[in-house]
Amino acid sequence: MIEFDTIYALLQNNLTESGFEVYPFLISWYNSIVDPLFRLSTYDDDTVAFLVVSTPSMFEKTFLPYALDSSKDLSRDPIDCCVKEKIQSVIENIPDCDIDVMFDYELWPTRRPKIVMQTVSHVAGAARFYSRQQLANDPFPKDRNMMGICLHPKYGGWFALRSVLVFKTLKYPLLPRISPIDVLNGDESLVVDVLKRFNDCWEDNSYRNVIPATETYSSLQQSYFQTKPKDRLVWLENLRQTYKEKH
Ligand code: B12
Repeated sequence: MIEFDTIYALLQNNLTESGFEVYPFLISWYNSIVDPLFRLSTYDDDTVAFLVVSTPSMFEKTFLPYALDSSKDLSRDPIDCCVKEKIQSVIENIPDCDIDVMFDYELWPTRRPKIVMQTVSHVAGAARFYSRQQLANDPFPKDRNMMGICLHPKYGGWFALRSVLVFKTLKYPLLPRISPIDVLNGDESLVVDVLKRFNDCWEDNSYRNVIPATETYSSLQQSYFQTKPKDRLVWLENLRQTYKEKH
């Protein structure tokens, strides 16, 4: 059986150049903090999984070539389909491994997510999760549902948590655990501020800029995400047309 180091290197080699990042974690780290309803209870505690994060350049490096390929059907969420195709092509090249793949958008019929990606991000050391539960003085109304938010040390809020790959037979109880960087330096007023921005005005993207980012979404990418999902097919068809005229 191939070892942890080989698998980690394979994933990084195949995904980093496409604008993704990969973070290993143990199932027990996740299972020990989520509500029993969300536990991944079919795996042993020491099972290794990897979180796949998309960085700003994924759009140009992976999504645009996919969207401009006229053989691709863009009628179902093209970003999700593109990420799925990329990840499947990467794991096909990993021999002799039994892998379960989960995506951020996968929900059970009850609407409960199959996996809580923000908790994964925190335990894997990728982007720290900030939530009202950690506040000593919580200023928000008790009955209000405030979503928590992850902030990445390099990209602030300009990234997405895409997928988790569980290597069912790979066990590594001594996997070193990296704690997620606290980019807000323990300042509670900054946590309150980003929670307000994420919950009250996420459309203005200001929650993404609460810390300086080394790279943000390009204006083309922002224009795509600002387009309503139902209008994105037309947006992409226009892009294909412009591209054809130029080449
Ligand atoms: C459902 C969902 C929504 C729903 C929200 C419903 C709601 N208000 O709850 C809707 C459709 C409205 C939505 C909208 C958006 N979403 Co959304 N959404 C999700 C989704 C699919 C599941 C979230 C969820 O239900 N989690 C379950 C709840 C129970 O989790 P929780 O509250 O965090 O509780 C857990 C923790 O507290 C943990 N826990 C307990 N103790 C401890 C201790 C520690 C230390 C830790 C770390 C954890 C922990 O245990 C609990 C679970 O038992 C995730 C993707 C995913 N699969 O996770 C994206 C996700 C959260 N969304 C995301 C985003 C960006 C958005 C939008 C901005 C739109 C967009 N896609 O661009 C908007 C913002 C809306 C807003 N602010 O109001 C991102 C957030 C990225 C980030 N930086 O954090 C995610 C992760 C998707 C992604 N691919 O990256 N979303």
